[in-house]
Amino acid sequence: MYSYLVILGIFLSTIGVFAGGSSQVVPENKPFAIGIFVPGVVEGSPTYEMMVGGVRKAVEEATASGRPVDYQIFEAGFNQAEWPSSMTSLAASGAYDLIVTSNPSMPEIVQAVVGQFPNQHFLVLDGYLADNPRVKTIYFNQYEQAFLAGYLGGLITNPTSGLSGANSSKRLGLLAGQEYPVMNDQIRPGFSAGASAVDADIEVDFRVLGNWYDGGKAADLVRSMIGSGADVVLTIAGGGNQGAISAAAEAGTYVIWYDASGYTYGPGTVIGSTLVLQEQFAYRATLQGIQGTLDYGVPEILGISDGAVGFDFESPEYRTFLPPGVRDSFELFFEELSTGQKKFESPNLF
Ligand code: RBF
Repeated sequence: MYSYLVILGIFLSTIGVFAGGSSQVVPENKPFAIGIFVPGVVEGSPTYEMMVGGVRKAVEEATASGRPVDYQIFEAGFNQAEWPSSMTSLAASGAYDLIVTSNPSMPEIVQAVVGQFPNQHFLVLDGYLADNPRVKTIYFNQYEQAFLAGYLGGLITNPTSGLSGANSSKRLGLLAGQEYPVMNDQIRPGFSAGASAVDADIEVDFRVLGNWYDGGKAADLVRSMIGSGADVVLTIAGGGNQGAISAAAEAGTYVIWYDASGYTYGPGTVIGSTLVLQEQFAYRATLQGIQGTLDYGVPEILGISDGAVGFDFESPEYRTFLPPGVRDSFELFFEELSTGQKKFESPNLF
């Protein structure tokens, strides 16, 4: 069996017929129960922190409006071989009206579990699955997010960018927790394409950590990338991201943060933060799940033009540490993308 860390449950009382919608009928005399299945651990992974944050907000809001809701967080840990049986056990318990999870490997696991427990409903963020009437997926266009990161990286690595940590070589780094289809087919090519849109001569040094937690090894890999000329590293490595920051801080080079705002983890080192609005979409979909109006079976893929992929221009570190020339070029690029004046095609995502 698996060992779960049950972090928190909330119990409230009274009302609630939210059996509307086409999707789900939950008896009105018991609280709506949500299980959050975290494939890994919450702390250090922006994507999971946002999932949990969004569900919590939805629970708070439902609660405030008098709808009783319970939720529990299950951290399934880093042994991916255990995830299918852990998820099966969670569904088998029959305790949850909705199981919420996140990452591109979960649709396959969830699909198999629905085969065994056809009444279980799922919300899968950061994953894609069509035509399963028990499963809602919301996916953020990772080619677009990575393209933005690559474009900013391209502006910074330019030897004339005005950043003191930019060296003479036109080279970026990408650190991945592991290789997986979204990394290989969307993030890595999107990052390279974004950099090339600034300057076709820019190269990307791609390294794989092999897990989502080892900060020491992440620091070693980033030191090695810096040694080969990378002055900006995009890090997508969960808990390993902290190691990327320390290596870059030591060397006076830069990190681009991904998924959420990360400037405060390393002011002056974390030089940009691309965003997916996973928290907002988790909130909205969970609330709809509680209210019985979530459109299960209808997958969504959202990007920059939907306001679901973006960049944190607001944090003060952005202005403090990026020279005006870089900011102007990047903001113009982003503006043109947002308004549709400029477009780039994403490859077929799924
Ligand atoms: N991202 C994290 O930040 N932390 C993780 O622990 C994590 N584990 C993952 C496990 C698998 C099997 C896969 C396919 C992806 C994982 N990701 C993780 C990456 C995450 O889903 C997403 O692609 C990135 O956060 C970029 O948006």
